[in-house]
This record gives sequence, structure tokens and C-alpha cells, in this order.
Amino acid sequence: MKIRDIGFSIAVAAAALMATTRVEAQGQLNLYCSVQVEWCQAIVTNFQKATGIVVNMTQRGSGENLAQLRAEAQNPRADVWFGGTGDPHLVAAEENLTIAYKSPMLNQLHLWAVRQHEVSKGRTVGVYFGAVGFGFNTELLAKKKLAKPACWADLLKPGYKGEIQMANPNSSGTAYVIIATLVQLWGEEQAMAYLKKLHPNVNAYARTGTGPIKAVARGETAVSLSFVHDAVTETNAGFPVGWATPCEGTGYEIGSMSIVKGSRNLANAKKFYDWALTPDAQKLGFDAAGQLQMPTNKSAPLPPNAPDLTKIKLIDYDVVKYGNTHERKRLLGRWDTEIGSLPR
Ligand code: S7P
Repeated sequence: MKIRDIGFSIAVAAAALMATTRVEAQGQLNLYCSVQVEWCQAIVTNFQKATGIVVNMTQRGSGENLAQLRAEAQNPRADVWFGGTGDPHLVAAEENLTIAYKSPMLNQLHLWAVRQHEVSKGRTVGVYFGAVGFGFNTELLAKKKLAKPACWADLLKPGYKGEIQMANPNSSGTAYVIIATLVQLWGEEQAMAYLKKLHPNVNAYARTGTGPIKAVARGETAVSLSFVHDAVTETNAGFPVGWATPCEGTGYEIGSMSIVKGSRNLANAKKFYDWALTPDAQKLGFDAAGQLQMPTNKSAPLPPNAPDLTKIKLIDYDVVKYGNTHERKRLLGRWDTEIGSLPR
């Protein structure tokens, strides 16, 4: 080896040592992430780059993450839970699985995101907003001579028999929002009767909330019950996917973020929380993963082609009632016995 090469090797080794020391000095963060995996990965890369903190990330749906936090309550492994529908975050807050934190970023957020913080007594905060609706495969509908659904009532038509997919509300926060929406629109008895009538038209209850819209994109099912931003993501990816929001009105999610009680990296958890509320971090959903939720920071741009929420007939979703542990358990129990257990 020439003297020049030895010098180069030493420099590389020294740089590597410095990088290791920096990482060790900054420590790590264990992140449970409930948005799409591409977005979760972009969050990991960018947060690590900005802070030197090493992130260990696990991606799971909202209901599954809540179950995980419950299972780990005596020995918490996560520091932060990022994303996923708001109701399970509120349940986690009520069950003392998460802790209060007042970020200096709060005053940069939309009021609906701050309200999520207030109703949870500071234990969770809104990170994005998305509305419930229908996704459909335009080619499949044309082939089967089926009309595009425009109203909840349309989905009960016999022509849609076996053509619709939604998620299972036990594992999916999306499906729970859908059920809570129907209850708020019509009252509980009518909502359950509707879901029972819908059952013959449903070909599968998927594990995750985005499963049904991906099945629509692949042409495996004609219609899905989904967040409409997820339908636009599939359209933008080149699939023959259209979307609509129900004429009777619809509900929404306030995608949320919480710090886990017993976090072993609390200072880093707070750093992450503050960072995730910055406009730059909030742009990552679209920039890195084509996600089209409405961001929570007032200065973060609405992604191009995102559903125009001002044109959607939104109900006044009762986050307090439907983010309540007892209410969620009760509604899930009813769905299990009255719909989930029905033969197909
Ligand atoms: O990232 C897309 C999205 O629809 O997924 C999140 C949520 O975890 C859905 O998953 P599950 O229904 O399986 O719980 C939403 O919050 C988000 O908008």
C-alpha cells in the first residue's frame, strides 16, 4: 500500500469512527408507524439525516398497533406511534398507554389537529386529515355494466353482489371510522342493519385499511370502502381507479401521533414529535410516497390533486365518543357478532 493510500484509509476509518460516535451520542428511537410503508421509510431516512438519531421502525395498521401497545404495556418497546386513524390513538390515551406532551409546534397546526390534542389531554395530536368514501375500478365497472356508486344506498344494490371490499374493523382503523360514520349518520340500529344488508355484497374483509383500494387497483374487486386520498394515490400511479364521496355525507380521520408511556428514549421521542409537525416533514408523505392526506401544519402545502375537502359533505365526526375505549369495544363487539360472523 502506498503512503498516500494509507493516509486515505486512516481518514476513512476516522470518519467512520466519528460517524459511529455521533450516532451513539444521539442514541436511537423506536418508532411504530401506521401510514404506508414507503412514507414510514422516508420518515426514518429523513429524521436520521436531520438528527443523527438511529430509528428502528415497525409498520402496522392502526388497530393492530393499539393491540401491540396494550400487549407491551408492562414492558414498552416503542417510543413514538406515528400515523394511523385518530380513534385508536384516543383509546390509547384513555388507557394510559401514551403520555402528554406539549410541543412548541402546536401553534403552527390547524385547529382540528390541536383539538385532537386537547380532547386527549395532550396525549395525542393530529398529523393529517382524510375523508372516507368509495374507490372503484372504472374498467371493471364498465365490463360488468355497473354504475359508479355515488351514495351509501347504492352499495346495497343486488348488482354489486360480491363486488365490494372493506377492511375488518378489529384490525383496521379505517373500517372502524366507516362504521362510526354510519352510526353517526343514521343511528346505531340502522347502521348495523345497513352493514348486515351490505354483507352479501362484500367479497372480503381485508386486514388493512388500504388492502381494499389496492385490490381495486389490481382489478380484484370493483369497489372499495376507503379513504379517498388512497384512491387518488392509485389513480396517480396509473391504475384505472376513480373515487366518490357518499351523497348522504361521510366521516373522516384525524391521523394522529402519540408518545408511548414508558418510552426509553424520551428526549428523542420529543425531538421526533416536534420534527414530524414541521412543514418539511409533513411534505414527505407526498414527496416520498405519493400520499395525499391534508397535512396538519398550516404552512405545509396541500398535495397536488388531493381530494378537495371543501366539496365533500362531511359530518361533524364525534372524536370524543368514537375515540372512547368502551364505545369502540362495544361497536366492534356488535360488528363481530352481527356481521363478521355471518356466513358467506
Ligand atoms: O397511509 C394511508 C392511510 O389510509 O393508512 C392509515 C391507517 O393506518 C389505515 O390503516 P388501517 O385501516 O389498516 O388501520 C390512515 O391513517 C392513512 O390515511
